[in-house]
Amino acid sequence: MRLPVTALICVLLLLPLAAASAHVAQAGSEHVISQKGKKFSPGQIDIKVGDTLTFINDDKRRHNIYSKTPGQTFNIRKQSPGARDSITFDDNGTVEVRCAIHPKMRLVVNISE
Ligand SMILES: [Cu+2]
Repeated sequence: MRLPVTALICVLLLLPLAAASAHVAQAGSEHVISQKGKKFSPGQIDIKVGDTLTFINDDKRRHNIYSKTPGQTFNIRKQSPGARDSITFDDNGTVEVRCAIHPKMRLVVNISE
């Protein structure tokens, strides 16, 4: 009757490993940010490292989304009405997103582990 006990111990030892690898393989979530009336909606969002923001232009004018936050810079450049672009955030921190065409447009992204 020693074999079942050994097998049980093996399973118990391997379980944490399986759980850990499942966590690493988990993909980030996608969040949608609309641009309408020359505003980001929502204007502030809390996400996790590895998550993606998809920016949709719901206006009838062009926008130009960018970030100059050190270490988290990007520039989508001219985005036409109806277009969508995605940015994935791989580091934690607070990123300020702006529009180069409409200086009052502002989005704050809080990224945590
Ligand atoms: Cu704009």
